[in-house]
Amino acid sequence: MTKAGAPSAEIRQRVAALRREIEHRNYRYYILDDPELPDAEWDRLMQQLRELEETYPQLVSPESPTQRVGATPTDEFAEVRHRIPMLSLDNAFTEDDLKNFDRRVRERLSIDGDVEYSAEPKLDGLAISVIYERGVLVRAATRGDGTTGEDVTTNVRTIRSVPLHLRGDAPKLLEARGEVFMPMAGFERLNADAAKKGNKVFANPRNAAAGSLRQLDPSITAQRPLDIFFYSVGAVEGLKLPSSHSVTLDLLKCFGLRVSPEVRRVRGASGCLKYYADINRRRSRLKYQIDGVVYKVDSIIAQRELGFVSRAPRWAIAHKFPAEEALTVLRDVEFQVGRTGALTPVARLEPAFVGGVTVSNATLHNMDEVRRKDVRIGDTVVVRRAGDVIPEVARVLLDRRPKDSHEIRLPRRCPVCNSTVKRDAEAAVARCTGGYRCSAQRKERLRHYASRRALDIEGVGEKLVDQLVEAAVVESPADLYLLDLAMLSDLDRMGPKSAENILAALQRSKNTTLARFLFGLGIRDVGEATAAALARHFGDIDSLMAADVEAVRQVQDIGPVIAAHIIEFFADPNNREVIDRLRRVGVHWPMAKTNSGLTQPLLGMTFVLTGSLASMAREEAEDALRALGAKASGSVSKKTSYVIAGRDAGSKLRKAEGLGVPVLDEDALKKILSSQRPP
Ligand code: I6G
Repeated sequence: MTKAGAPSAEIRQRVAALRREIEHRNYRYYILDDPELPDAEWDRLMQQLRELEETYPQLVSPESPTQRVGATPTDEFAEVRHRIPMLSLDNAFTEDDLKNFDRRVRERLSIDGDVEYSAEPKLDGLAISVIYERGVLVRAATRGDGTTGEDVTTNVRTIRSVPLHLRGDAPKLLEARGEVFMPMAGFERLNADAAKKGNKVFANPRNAAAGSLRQLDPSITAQRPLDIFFYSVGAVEGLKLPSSHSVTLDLLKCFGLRVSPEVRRVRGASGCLKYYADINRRRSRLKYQIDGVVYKVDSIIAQRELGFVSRAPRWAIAHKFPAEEALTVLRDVEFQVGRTGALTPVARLEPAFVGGVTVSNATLHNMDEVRRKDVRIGDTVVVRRAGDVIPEVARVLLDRRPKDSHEIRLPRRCPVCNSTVKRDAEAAVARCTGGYRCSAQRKERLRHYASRRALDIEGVGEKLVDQLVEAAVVESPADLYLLDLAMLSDLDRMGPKSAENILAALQRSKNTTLARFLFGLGIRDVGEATAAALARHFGDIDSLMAADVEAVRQVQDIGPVIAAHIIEFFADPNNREVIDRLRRVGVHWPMAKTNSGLTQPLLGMTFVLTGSLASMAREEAEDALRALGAKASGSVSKKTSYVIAGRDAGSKLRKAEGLGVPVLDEDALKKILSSQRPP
């Protein structure tokens, strides 16, 4: 676009309106987490503004949303002295520490009853201060030593959830303090990208956030997925602050500053502990890493009365989660055999206390990971346990490697059945070739066959399968149906009632669907969706077993690799025999309608189910939709045909609304299923 002369009043108004509109959209998107418009519409508004600013450069101003990445790289960061020191928090590591904190608060305030606290997660990020003068962002600084930090204004301006302009009636001066962090998904993407390019990867999201914020070139920071939650106010002028901390946070939200949606008011130490337990339980499902919970006395008058001790307030405490990483020594490595024969190297460790439990085993994933991390037996390693995830060896401390450390070698023969181990040329995974002959594979296949999403045989879990295989009563899934009361009652810790329940569950499982049965067979890479697609396409198992690679490749979303696995599975006489026997003992399913048959009315459509349904389980609804030819997906995108929103639908519903994907309720779903017609 060419440069023009002086902008008319109309152009000026259009530019101002576009900026207001974009800021409003940003507020809805980042602060309310409730975008009204599809992303493409936001892009269009930004593009219009950019074009006008290019044509009329005299209209460009630093607080325009186009100017987030305006500055050129610097050589170093200037020092910034904080008007009010940025303090640190005392820590509580145990329940008793927290109870003592609460007792001290009550004693100092001479309160008999419960103290009200404001509680929120403690993000594992980087504390910063952001100053707004008359509503305009003028300075952002790191905490530094608490008295002096580094000026990171140009970098913080690139964080989209930090408004360049406050909303509403902004005061003369407002210093908001908060934590900059990198959400897990962004961190993983960043590291995957870095690894692909052969660049250094970050050890954790905290380091990635700190490294990104301390980039001398703001255009690099702008590409990093940083985010922020504000949690307190520093200096203020021209504003009377509320008398409670929680209302102060509400005020920050009104100014358009992002505050954690997890902030809650709780009563007394018991309220704090309940909050802690709840966040800890949901921790692995949060989109960002946290290392504890912060409680603050909610009343500002009480905060003033309590004051400070050395560099920390007496009115707040960080209740830390047990460390998720610990140092220990790798004593040995054993190889575990999975359902499809995959050999997983498992580290046997000197026991270490990690994330609140003692860990002596951790996964090393596969041999490529062993090489990439350069792990050897005898090494001092960092073991990591995040949430419910299996502990893993995260990295090695190479400077502590002992002289007698030795290499981890992939065994040539299966450690369980002595069959040969094969490693595909291109894959990281090595496999035992023993199939059902390998007791480890037998156990895993049996567990999978009985699992909830497969044949759903209640009571046939890990322990029972171990007992049955070790007693040599059960080898293949078909043997499960030959069990009787006497055999089951003979097992250790098995009462007659449990044995009866298991027999009843086995009986019930005989009446299944072809999709569940195919999934339950445990064919390599055949998950639920592929099993459903196979069932839909072939309609019965005999046609599938007779199919060649080309025929299997005709199935929706099946590529050459999965097709080869399917053919290989059905070519194995052992597997054919198992299927035969299962049918002979009475496992059956209704004939599925094939793609060539009449009813595939939802073919080509993708549904996403979110929230809970009153009349059926989500998997049941997904199965039913698949049976009509639809795909059931877990995430919403522009390609989603419909989102079915049940009770308490959350972010998926909002995303659908943002993308303009049609949303249906449970009644509409029932109508589709009963009428077998698209909506
Ligand atoms: O480092 C901190 C993390 C989180 C904090 C903090 C916080 O509140 C959620 N609050 C204060 C008052 C301080 N540091 C000093």
